[in-house]
Amino acid sequence: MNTPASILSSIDRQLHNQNNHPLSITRKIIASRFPSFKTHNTIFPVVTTKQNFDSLGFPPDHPGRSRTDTYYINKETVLRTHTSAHQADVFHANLSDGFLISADVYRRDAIDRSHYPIFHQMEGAMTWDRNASGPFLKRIREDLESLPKIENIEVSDPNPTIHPERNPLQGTHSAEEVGLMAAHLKRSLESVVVEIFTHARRAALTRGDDLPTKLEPLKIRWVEAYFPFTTPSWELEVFWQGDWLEVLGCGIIKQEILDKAGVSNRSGWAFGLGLERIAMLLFSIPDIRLFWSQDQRFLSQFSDTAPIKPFQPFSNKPGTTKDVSFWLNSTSSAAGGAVGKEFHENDIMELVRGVAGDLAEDVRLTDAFTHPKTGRKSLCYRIFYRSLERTLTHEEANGLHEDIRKKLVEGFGVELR
Ligand code: FA5
Ligand code: MG
Repeated sequence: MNTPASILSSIDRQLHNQNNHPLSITRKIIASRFPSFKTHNTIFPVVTTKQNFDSLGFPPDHPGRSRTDTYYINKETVLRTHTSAHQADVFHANLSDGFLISADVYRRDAIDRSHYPIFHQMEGAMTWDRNASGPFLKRIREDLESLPKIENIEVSDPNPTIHPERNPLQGTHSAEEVGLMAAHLKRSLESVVVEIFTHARRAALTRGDDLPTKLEPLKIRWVEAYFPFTTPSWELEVFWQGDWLEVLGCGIIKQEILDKAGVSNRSGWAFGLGLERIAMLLFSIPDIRLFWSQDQRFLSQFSDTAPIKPFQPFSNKPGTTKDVSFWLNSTSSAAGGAVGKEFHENDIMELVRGVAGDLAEDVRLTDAFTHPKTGRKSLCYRIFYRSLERTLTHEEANGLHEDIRKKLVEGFGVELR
């Protein structure tokens, strides 16, 4: 068990199902592009390692399984790290051709304005029954042709090179089948980003008074990716405020996964996207901690029925930066058996979250140094403390920082510098 109480107590928040919350608004906009899909919004987050990793073909030594990255409840039980954990079960139930799973997911990770140990994903999958009446290829082609046409989009790399070592063609699929299913996948997801970014760009424009009558085409590109459970695989990137932004991963489902789920007659595609990442740009939300705010000045700005408008920050309080430097003890291993033998950066992140909670905005390594004679290693972390809702006093920040220093010594046996 390496899951802190603060994480366990957030499980019942279910932000993606809270009315008038930006995550549920984002979820509903995306789901509106998949009207015939069966939706699952309340699947419980405690899953087996079999569901989260084995059912998806993760090798036994995959880093994602590590206790430094994943919250374990016990040896065989984890908080799901992605919504893909439920793919096999939903395929097995075989209730519909298409489904969407929206849920809270959990990862031990860095602290900054775009990372939080709990975030939300939406999984989508579509499969075709090879044995249904009518030729399989013809049915996919008809479904592809019936998808809405995408307008005002510029795809800079619609068919990136796929490397056969990373993303081999599956023996069970013909190249033509893969081509048609991939086209159906890409067109479906392009329609999602056009929908989302049209809202986002209209909202952003309402801030300036110089409203152009026509939006420029949205720029997107497809990039080859790797996932243990799809081949070929892609990521979709959108050009947003001067940069390419990854919004989702996807691919053609490996046939073994469908075979093991008892639906070897089916073939199709799957995707997984991050709801916070999309909601942040849809509403111009600058910090991922805000989604957890219970402050009416935050919550009152979002509505299920009103047009999307950009979030207006209600607090621009200054923060405080404090450094902590220490020598790692040569025997420095995490105490309490809560984490592995090696000191891992995610352990520091969790220690800081445990003490400062949402008052820690950013934690980063600013210096690492190994003493040439003794071989001892020294680290310096810079912590930025700030409340999004009120002014943080110096006494409070000092108190938090002192507590973190003390717990670093107690927990990891470091020597403060
Ligand atoms: C996955 O989690 C795969 N399960 C996605 C998938 C599903 C691939 C089905 C193929 C088929 P990844 O770890 O890249 O992949 O996360 C998917 C998306 O979640 C990312 O594109 C991003 O939008 C979002 N995401 C990932 N990590 C974070 C994070 N720490 N904070 C916010 N969003 C994140
Ligand atoms: Mg990724």
